[in-house]
Amino acid sequence: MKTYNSKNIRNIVIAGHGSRGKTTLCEAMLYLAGATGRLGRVAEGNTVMDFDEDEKKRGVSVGVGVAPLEWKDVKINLIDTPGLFDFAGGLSEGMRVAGCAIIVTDAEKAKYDVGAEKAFKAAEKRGISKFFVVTKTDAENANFGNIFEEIKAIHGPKLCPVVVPYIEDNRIKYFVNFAQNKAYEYKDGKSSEVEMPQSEKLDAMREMFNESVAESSEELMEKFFAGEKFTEVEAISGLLQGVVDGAIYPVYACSGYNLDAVDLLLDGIVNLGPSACEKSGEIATDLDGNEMSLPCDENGDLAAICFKTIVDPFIGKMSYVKVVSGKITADTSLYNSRTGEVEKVGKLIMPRGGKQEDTSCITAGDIGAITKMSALKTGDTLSSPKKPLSLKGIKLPTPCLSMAVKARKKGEEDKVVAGLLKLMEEDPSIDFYTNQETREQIVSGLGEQHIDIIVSKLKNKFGVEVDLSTPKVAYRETIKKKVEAQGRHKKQSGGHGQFGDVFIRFEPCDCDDLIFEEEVFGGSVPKNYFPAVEKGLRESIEKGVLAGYPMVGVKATLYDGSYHSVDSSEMAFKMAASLAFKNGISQANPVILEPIGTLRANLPDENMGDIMGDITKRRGRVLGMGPSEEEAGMQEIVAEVPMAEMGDFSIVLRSVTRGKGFFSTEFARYEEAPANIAQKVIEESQKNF
Ligand SMILES: Nc1nc2c(ncn2[C@@H]2O[C@H](COP(=O)(O)OP(=O)(O)OP(=O)(O)O)[C@@H](O)[C@H]2O)c(=O)[nH]1
Ligand SMILES: [Mg+2]
Repeated sequence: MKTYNSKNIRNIVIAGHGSRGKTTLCEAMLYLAGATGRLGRVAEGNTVMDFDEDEKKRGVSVGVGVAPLEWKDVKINLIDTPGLFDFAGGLSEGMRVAGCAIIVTDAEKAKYDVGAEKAFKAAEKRGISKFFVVTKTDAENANFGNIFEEIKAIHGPKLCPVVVPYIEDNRIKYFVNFAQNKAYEYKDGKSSEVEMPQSEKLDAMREMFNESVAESSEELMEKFFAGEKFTEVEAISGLLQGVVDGAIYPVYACSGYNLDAVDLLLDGIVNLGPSACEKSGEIATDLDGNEMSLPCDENGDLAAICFKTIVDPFIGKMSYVKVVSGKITADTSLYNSRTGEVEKVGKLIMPRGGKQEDTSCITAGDIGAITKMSALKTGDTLSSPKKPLSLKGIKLPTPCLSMAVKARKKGEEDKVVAGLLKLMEEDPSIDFYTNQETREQIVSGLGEQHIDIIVSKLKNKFGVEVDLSTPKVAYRETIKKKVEAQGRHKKQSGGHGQFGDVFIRFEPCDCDDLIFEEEVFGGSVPKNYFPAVEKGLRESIEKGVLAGYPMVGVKATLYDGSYHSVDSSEMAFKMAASLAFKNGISQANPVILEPIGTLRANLPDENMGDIMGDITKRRGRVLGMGPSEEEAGMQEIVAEVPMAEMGDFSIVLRSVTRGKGFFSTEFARYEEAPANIAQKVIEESQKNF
């Protein structure tokens, strides 16, 4: 493929609800443009964009797919994103580098779903242009009118129908392109022009279209009022600025599956989609913290953002980048803003889904990939070592569902860790760490399907099978009463014996684990044994007497004891201390403490009642609520919740809010567990002995 100037590049992110036909639409565009020789099908696992093994098997997109095509001398980089919320990391990655979002809805479901809403909000946050595409117009129950009205109800006058179906006898007969003022019939992926059909519905849509064009200039407004028709050039130039500025959202109907009107959408992207250099440029920061605007100029300072990483156990690492300014050429070394290091560039390629084509350079405004830059991660900026710059990174969704992960076969633990670390590089919305207290390895993701894919990739890519379980909760134990206890260790086994005898007062205190003091008078326990007594106690509090959880908040005061001049030893006093601990703690009203977290749940107003009820059911206490700071139009509930009860909160929140809600929990403190919970914890611990 030839090198394109940024003026002739369109970076288009395809986004929307799961299963609405995004990948199929990309496939249709690539096929029509001749970028592929065969029209792939999602169900057959042979599309360009769903190239990952798990995508092929499941028939859903799980990560960003990138492929370029050429249409009327313009290079269109298609960036296909997953619609399932579990793979929302892909949406963030795709949005970061696009200049225009195509929000895909479908005429079959005919609903403005949460996925479309999220895609719209993400595009709005990035300040990029938006198109609405209504695909699946071929489906048996397709209803373009319904979905158009749904979108119109939300986006009202900003909506501009450009390509719409003409319906006769409840069947789509033609597609009308208002921009050209022409109508087409589609058969087997081929179009032929037909006479412009007439209907009231078409007239109403044409009126909307004309109004959008007229609003762009006084001249066109006059023409509109005079009842004159716009030429194609006038229509396009009238709409273009509005689309670039975000004042107009063009609407295109099509069928990705049948290729109906997909050519008109491609024309629309070329004519109305903003080019890679349309906006004033991104803000970059230099090493001194000075900000500057970087115009999309191939002769400017180099700045490129890495927005996707693929780690293949055989091929190695491949990093997808968008060059914001300047150009990347092979055999150079680039500065990484995160590491502060300079690394050599590997091979440069143009990705086409899972396939690649070598290239010698990636220029401003374009997207490509670099191999074998081992330190490069998603979100990093690459720039020239002579002028280090950093761009704004990528805000990825935070993992909210955690599971304990264990190698199925003994001895494969290292393989699990190595595999997960590689997967985390590919997908920064995965978290993986070892909980030191429960000694479990925890993997976190955005939902059950996300975790499912992680397990599947560990097996297929890294050859290791794992089992998942609900993570253990790090309970603690403490005491509530002050007691005094003796610990006497005496053993006579031939030769010289062992003797240690201590009196210790145990009482509750406000401390992380143990405070040790001594009040020994008259040398009843010689000073040199104090450290041994403390050591015995510190070892003992690691396992509480109720369920074996670490103890906290205990003050122990050694106040008396006795010793033997020959038989006493550090070891004997350590033993004596642990005996005093056992005797004393069980009398000191020991209790189980459970971790309490601060929950911040963001959700739509209408779900407040249900979620508050759910939080209460989980023994949570709502502390407050108010407008969400994270997302306009949403509410935020702040509550204190027992962490042990929060395992499936992410699943409930998602289903109640239909995917709109999100939350975070942060450890706050330990609190005494209610008796029934404590009982269960104790019973559970006894099972493990
Ligand atoms: N009838 C009809 N079916 C379609 C059309 N486009 C997609 N489909 C079907 O809808 C299903 C989902 O299509 P995809 O292209 O995978 O949808 P997607 O939006 O990429 O899905 P995710 O990436 O998983 O969010 C598949 O069974 C497709 O065959 C269309 O234009 N017409
Ligand atoms: Mg898809």
